[in-house]
Order: sequence, then C-alpha cells, then structure tokens
Amino acid sequence: MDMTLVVGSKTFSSWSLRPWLVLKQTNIPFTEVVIPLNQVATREQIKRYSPSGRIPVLLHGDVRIWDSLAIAEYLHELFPDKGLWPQNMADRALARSVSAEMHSGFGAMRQQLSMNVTKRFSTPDLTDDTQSDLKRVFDIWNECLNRSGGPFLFGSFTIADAMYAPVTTRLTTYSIPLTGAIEKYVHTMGALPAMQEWVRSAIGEAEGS
Ligand SMILES: N[C@@H](CCC(=O)N[C@@H](CS)C(=O)NCC(=O)O)C(=O)O
Repeated sequence: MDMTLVVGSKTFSSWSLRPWLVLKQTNIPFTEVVIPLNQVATREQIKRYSPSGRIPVLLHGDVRIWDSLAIAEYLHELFPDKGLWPQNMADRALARSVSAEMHSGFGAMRQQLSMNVTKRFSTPDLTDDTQSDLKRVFDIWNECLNRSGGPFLFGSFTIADAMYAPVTTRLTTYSIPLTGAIEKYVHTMGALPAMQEWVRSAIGEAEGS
C-alpha cells in the first residue's frame, strides 16, 4: 500500500526531516508532499492533511499519523526487520529515552539555533540555556557512541539518529566548535546520501525551483 509523507519546507522543517530520513535510510518507498512554511496559505494547506495543524503527517491507506516520533514508531511496527530500534532491549530502552528527550525538550537550543540547512552563520553568543542544552546533547551522544562504538548512536542507523539529525545540521549552520567523537558523528550524519539529498532540495527551495 502506498505511503505519503507530508513535510514542511526542507530549509526549516526540522520535525519533517526526522521521519523523512527514517524512510529514506531504510529504502522504504514513499511519495512526498512538501508544504511551504511561513506562507499565507500554509495553515490551510496543513489542515487538509493534519488534524493537529502540524506536519509531518504520514498517510498509509486509512491510517493517518501525525507527529514525527509516532510516525517513526509506526514504521518500526510495519517494518520490524529494518532495525529502526536497536535489537537489544536495554539499548532499545535507552534509544527510546534519548529520542523522547529530544522530542520533548531542548527548547532553548531549538529557539536560538533554529534549523536552516541552507545557511552558514558565525557562532552566535549562546545563552546559558542554549549552552546547557548543547552540553546535555553532547553528553547523550558521547554516552551512546561510547557504548555502541559508533558510527551511529546505537551502532547502525536507528530512529535515535533521525531524531537528532536536525541538531547535527544546526551545529554546522551556526559554526559551533566541535571535537572528538561529536565532530565525527556530525560528519557521519552530514555524509549520509539522504541528508545530502534533503539539503539539495532545500537549496532548490531557496532558489525558487
Ligand atoms: N511534535 C510535532 C511537532 C511538529 C511541528 O511543530 N511542526 C511544524 C513544522 S517543523 C509545523 O507544523 N508548524 C506549523 C506552521 O508552521 O504553520 C512532531 O514531532 O511532529
């Protein structure tokens, strides 16, 4: 049965990137619908698909799932052999914890370092709250990478990497100084063909194509 993922502008829509990346990384075929954000018609267009008025939304037959993490969980249930969560139960619990922490937190970092995959800025004066969000993200990544040995948070690509993908782009966009395992992880994520495809489409949006 065909799947359609409704996403927002690739330049800005960090929540859309997450399930899009899960689908791409696991070679699950889908059709995408892109709704330009911050336009007069945006709200009305989103409402056509999403009861919450927010995107992403996954349409699969009669099933409609809104919210990035709910979509990722649905894909895991549909494709249990794709390894979208770690095999080991303790690792899976940790992966779900760090994914939920991303999903429900880091407001200061998300506000100050809002996603724009087409731009590069010099490092801004980070607020205390943004600095403590970044410290917590780096602690999470270091713990997961130490435990798994990398190159992804839980060894191979999982939903946890998709949940943190927009943080990796923000670090690059805002020229945040990085070292060691964190720098390597950001590089690993940026080198994924699917991430590069997303950025290319975003550049196309900026050019009006
Ligand atoms: N908790 C939701 C958040 C979704 C969200 O905030 N999406 C933004 C785009 S990134 C949105 O739909 N904004 C509506 C608008 O810009 O009008 C999720 O995880 O999917």
